[in-house]
Amino acid sequence: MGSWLGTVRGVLPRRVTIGVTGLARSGKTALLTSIAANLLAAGAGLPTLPALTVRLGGRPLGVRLAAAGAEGMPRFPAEDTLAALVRDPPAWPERTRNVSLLALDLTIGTPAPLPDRRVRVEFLDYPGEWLLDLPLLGQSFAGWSAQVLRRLEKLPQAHDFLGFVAALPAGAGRDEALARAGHRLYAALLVALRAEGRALLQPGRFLLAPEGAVPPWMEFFPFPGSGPLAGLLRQRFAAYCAAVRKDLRDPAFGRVDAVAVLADLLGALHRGEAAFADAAAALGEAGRAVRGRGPGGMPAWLAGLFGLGLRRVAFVATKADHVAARQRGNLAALAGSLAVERGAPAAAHRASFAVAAVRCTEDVVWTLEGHPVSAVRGRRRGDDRPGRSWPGEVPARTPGAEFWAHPFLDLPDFEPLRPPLGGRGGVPHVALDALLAFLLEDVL
Ligand SMILES: Nc1nc2c(ncn2[C@@H]2O[C@H](COP(=O)(O)OP(=O)(O)O)[C@@H](O)[C@H]2O)c(=O)[nH]1
Ligand SMILES: [Mg+2]
Repeated sequence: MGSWLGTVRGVLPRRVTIGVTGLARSGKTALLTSIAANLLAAGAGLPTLPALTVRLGGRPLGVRLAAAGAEGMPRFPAEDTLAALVRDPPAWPERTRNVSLLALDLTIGTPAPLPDRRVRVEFLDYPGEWLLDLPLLGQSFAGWSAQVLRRLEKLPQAHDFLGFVAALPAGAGRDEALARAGHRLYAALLVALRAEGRALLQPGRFLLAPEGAVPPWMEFFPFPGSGPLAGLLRQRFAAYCAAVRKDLRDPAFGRVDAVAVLADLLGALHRGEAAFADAAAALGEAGRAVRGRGPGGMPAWLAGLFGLGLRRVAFVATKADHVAARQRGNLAALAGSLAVERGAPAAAHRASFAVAAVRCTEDVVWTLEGHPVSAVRGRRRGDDRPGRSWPGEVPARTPGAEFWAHPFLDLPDFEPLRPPLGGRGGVPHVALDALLAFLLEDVL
């Protein structure tokens, strides 16, 4: 077992913080809900997390939700999100917007005369959109603008916004109404692109604004000019970056020991080549952000978010219950190969997983034109009976043209399987135990 950075050998950590990040709808809320329910059930002696049980090797485990005390970080509403899953019919937990923390107190039995070990394990729900803001910190307004405008040129959806920018003279005046109009067009474009499954969208806080009234410095957009309007937008870009840096100084981020980067890769495969390329790029940005080296050698303190002390990075393809067990190895390999291709950290312990935090399906074998096919069976929301689904073969690495010639089939909106014992028996999952065993390895 490795000792943690900053701890004397043999002295085990008292507190471990694990960042859970990914774009909206990548499955963060589902994952935290399942972690809470399954760890609590494991603490009650139920066999919900076999890989952890193996790691514990017979030592008893106690788990309870930690008291919030007077901390500044909002708590993840684990009881409410689990309540949704045990409703009849089961429902998905509602969206959460801001950073929140799931804190659990673990007690790990130790043979006498040593005292039992107590560890506080914290999971930090961190929006991936905000992670995509980290690369901005290493860029100038002019450099960022040029990069974004180049990327937009190829997109027909960007026509209106690009037309607006093109119509502005390079030396346009310092006009707040113009800045606002441009910002609105640009923000609307980001929302439209996201609706089409695009992922690499910056600034991230335009898509997921922090709570409260929108400050004036949010109102900027990429602009190549050099006159007074460009000056105003540059100042606002700088203020935005300063706000991002200020967020990063939250003490919770400084002590992140491990990170799980979540991505809905099956959804990206379904949406097609462009959406997939974008998801891969976003995963790469996230990987670089947690490594602490952005494009252009971002200094490590900027990535203080998940910087110093970060020992473990897991790349997690979520919603893996859409495909049968035989495809999940490829799905995990795909997440891993994307992370490597895009330059994710090599120094930290790194692994990739295909996980379903909240399992909706069972594996079945289905005979298709005389051949057995591994498929899954689940109940689509609103249907009264379960049906079979077979989305297609999952590639183990970035697929080539031949893959995109045949569409990756639809991913039904499944209803979660009913959690046993009204939630006290954990939440059915796929490979959550392997992910937890990796993230918590230094604790167990
Ligand atoms: N089949 C399946 N769907 C999932 C799973 N996890 C999440 N989803 C779906 O993805 C949606 C978004 O998940 P959520 O956890 O809210 O994502 P977040 O925005 O990252 O917090 C859910 O409402 C479900 O429809 C899973 O393990 N299996
Ligand atoms: Mg959420």
